[in-house]
Amino acid sequence: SESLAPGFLAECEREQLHHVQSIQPWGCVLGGRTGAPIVEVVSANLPAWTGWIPEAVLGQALTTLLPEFPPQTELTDITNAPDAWMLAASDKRFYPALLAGPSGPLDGLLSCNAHNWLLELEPALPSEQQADAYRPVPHRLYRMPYSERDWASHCQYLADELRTASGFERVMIYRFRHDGCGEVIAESLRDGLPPYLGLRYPASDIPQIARQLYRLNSHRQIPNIAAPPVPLLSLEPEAVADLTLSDLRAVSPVHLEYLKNMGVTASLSFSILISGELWGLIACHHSAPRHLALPVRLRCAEMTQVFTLAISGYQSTQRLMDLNESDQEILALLAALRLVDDERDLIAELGTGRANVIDHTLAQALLSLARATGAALVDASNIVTVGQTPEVSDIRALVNWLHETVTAPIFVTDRLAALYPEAIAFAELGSGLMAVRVDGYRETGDRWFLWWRPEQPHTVYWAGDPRKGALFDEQRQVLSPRSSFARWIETTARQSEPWTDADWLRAKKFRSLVLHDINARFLGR
Ligand code: BLA
Repeated sequence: SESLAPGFLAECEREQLHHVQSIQPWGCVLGGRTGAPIVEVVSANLPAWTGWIPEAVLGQALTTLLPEFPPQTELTDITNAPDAWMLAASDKRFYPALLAGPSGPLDGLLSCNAHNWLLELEPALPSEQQADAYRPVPHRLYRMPYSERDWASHCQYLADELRTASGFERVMIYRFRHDGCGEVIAESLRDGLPPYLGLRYPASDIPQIARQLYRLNSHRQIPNIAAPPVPLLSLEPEAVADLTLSDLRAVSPVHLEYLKNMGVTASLSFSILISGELWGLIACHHSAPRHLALPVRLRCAEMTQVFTLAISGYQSTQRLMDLNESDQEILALLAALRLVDDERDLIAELGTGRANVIDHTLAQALLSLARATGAALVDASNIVTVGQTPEVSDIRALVNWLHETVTAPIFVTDRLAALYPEAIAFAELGSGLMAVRVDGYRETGDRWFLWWRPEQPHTVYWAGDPRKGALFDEQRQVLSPRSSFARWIETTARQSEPWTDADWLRAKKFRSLVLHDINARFLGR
């Protein structure tokens, strides 16, 4: 597996995808410099598609070739608008049946960024397919999911509808996680295909430059991985055309290999943008060549666009519910803590310094507050543990380290071992740590509340999945989903599920309420 060498991955990140000087052969392109109508670049297949000879077209004004089209103003940058992140994709201009080519009408797509304008021509949708392509987006997609179950069925509905609309064999909603790796969260597939649902893939499967291109384009179509690319011909041989906004841009050879290894011949993906960030992709696969005409792609992109509204809505609902829930959790935890402290007077009772099992309610409240699998209450003389935690001696050493190293009252990391090598010993059950220090807790001095989360691969469930057999194909190449997943485990060793802002806020709120409690008791005495 030579291609797993770090040098190879760095190489991937350097590939200037938008500067490739060729296109896929399902259309042709003319281009020029932003602001000027002169055609400075055309694809070599121009004659077959338009009947025009490249030598005759290069150097001509587009306005001479197409007198009615387009207005000069459209050849100026649309991506430099202040709200470009919203507009870039939607501001490509679509001109149905712009031109009659030798083999039928051609649709035009005009795009423009800071460097180049591009006019791409591709076969227009046959009239018998038009009724389908122009059907409105299903109304159900506009319904806002409210509960987790609504959300799951909403995702499934979108995947199913997109599979119908696109005719692809497999449609996946692929969601990026905090560290750039991704997970298939919903899937619709033809009977008999192995599911990829729930699988994770490393961030390196989609390099940053590719992500940037998907941020700026609503979709990416690769109808046939075997189709030979067509070179661009340029007025100035040295000039490099910018294909950032091109639908036809030729595909990176590495990605073609990747698709081949996955058994995919045609792929189509739609970008899901939330607040300008790439939240995920809808990835569609087909084992035979498959090309969708522009209006059909645009309809699918529109369905995806509507789906982003659902995501935003669902996220807001979740945040509100989470806030409300966390208040209740914190109150329950405080009450349980009070009870333990009062009734048994923790300090006196646990004075032996041994770990103790504490009240069940307290234990549950403690773990659920931080969505953790282990927790401990630590003060100068006692350590009380709940769930899966390191050994008491390891906890003591950890707290000493926290005392010396951490000044902030709340400390979170999803890779403790990287900061504190002794944590390697318990990485499996405690790769992630959240620590909250409460100063001057009654007579005992500082008290620490510690929460652990296990190493990530152990919380990802697909091993043991009855469907996995089909995926464990040892004959497959380096970049098959299976080895891709193995690579993901490799890159996330000794890391836990990350702590979110919500986790941190809960800890902060908890801490301030504990402090408030202490003060109230102190004054009450
Ligand atoms: C592009 N990689 C992509 C795309 C996807 C994936 C969806 C967008 C293009 C498309 O729709 O085909 C990855 N596809 C996946 C994943 C699943 C899937 C994870 O279906 C899971 C089910 N790829 C690598 C490595 C490199 C790499 C090591 O694995 C490094 C060079 C590159 N991926 C790569 C490049 C592109 C890409 C360069 C851009 C292709 C392009 O737009 O030209």
